[in-house]
Amino acid sequence: MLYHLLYALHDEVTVFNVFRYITFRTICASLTALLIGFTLGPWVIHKLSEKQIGQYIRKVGPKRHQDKAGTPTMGGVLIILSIMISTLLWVDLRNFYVWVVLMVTAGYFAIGFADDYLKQIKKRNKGLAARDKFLLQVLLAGLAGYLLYRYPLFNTRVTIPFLKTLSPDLGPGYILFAILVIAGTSNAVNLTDGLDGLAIGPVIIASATYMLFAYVAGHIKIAEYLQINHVPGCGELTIICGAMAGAGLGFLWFNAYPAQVFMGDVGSLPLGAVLGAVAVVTKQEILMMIVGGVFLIEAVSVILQVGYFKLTGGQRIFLMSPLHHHFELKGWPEPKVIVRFWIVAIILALVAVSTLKLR
Ligand code: 57M
Repeated sequence: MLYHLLYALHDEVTVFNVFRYITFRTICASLTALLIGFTLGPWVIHKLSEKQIGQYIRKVGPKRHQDKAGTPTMGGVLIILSIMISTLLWVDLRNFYVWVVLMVTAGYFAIGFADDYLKQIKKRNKGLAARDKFLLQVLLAGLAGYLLYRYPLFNTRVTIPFLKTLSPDLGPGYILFAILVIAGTSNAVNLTDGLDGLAIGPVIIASATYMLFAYVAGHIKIAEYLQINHVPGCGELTIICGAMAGAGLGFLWFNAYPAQVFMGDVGSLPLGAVLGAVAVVTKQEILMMIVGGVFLIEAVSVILQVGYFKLTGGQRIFLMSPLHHHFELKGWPEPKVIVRFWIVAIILALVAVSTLKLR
């Protein structure tokens, strides 16, 4: 909105010409989201505590987690509102891709809110039925995939990292592919959010990485030079990624160990979905497996553990899944697990960025 209001005045006020630049508006969006998170954080934590929206700790987890019982949760409401407000202030509201990503954000926010509301407020331990939750996620991701498939300026080719020539066109199959990426990333982030700052750290790192990918994919000259798919108009998603990085940093201030607040499914589900949606629009979908490698490793550890557990009638590959609990039970202090996962996330992000040149 500010973009439209201020840039329109650039003839009268020359300095307002700066608002045409995506880079400048991305910095504004990051700082706006960070400021909202910083300033409203204490109030939100106070309100969550006042309304006794405290985390119930399931018995299955490491015994140490019982000390976390009652930690205010659903702090994700602040993260997502920071992202939405900041994006609507600084983005070009005429951009089709922005509204597709905002639709996914709002939809997954609603799913997570409903789940947390039932679990934390109605004290129904299970929340939304897993099947209903997954069905809603698939429908939303499918709608986003369908809208992109029908959009004339969007092609359904898939980028294969490191390979310049191979870019298969999935046609209508792209809708299923979009579901896999968006719903898959959303649930992987959800599983990762099991230690203080463990999910939001890699979300910030992935947001900063996709900030770069969105910018280069939306810039015709840079896309040509790097020989990557040019997606006209996707540059505006740089601003959403900037807002997500800023909102994430603001939340991390309070979610850092020992956490004063958890994000809840209302935060983890939409954050993962936004990353998935941005990966799809910028046509760096498969690269999400590298950028979001920590999320992928965590999700795969659960799939392997549950599968092996069922196959062998109760034996385990890991001491406990997701993987972060395995290291906890091996005796690593929680902060050590968290920071080491962040280090892995940074390394994977650097590898992913290198693929822009290594083709
Ligand atoms: C998401 N949620 C955390 C918090 C956060 C199929 C099965 C693998 C599913 C999985 C599961 O339930 N995943 C749900 C993980 C929970 O965090 C809440 O959930 C939100 C994110 N969705 O925002 O509100 C707990 O995580 C801890 N936490 C922190 N700091 C944070 O900043 O310490 C979260 C955020 C919180 C708090 O203790 O209560 C979670 O872990 O549930 N199930 C599991 O992940 C369970 N694993 C398991 O059962 N493994 C089995 C196999 C056979 C399935 C095994 O390996 O033997 C874990 N669940 C719990 N504890 N509660 C085991 C450890």
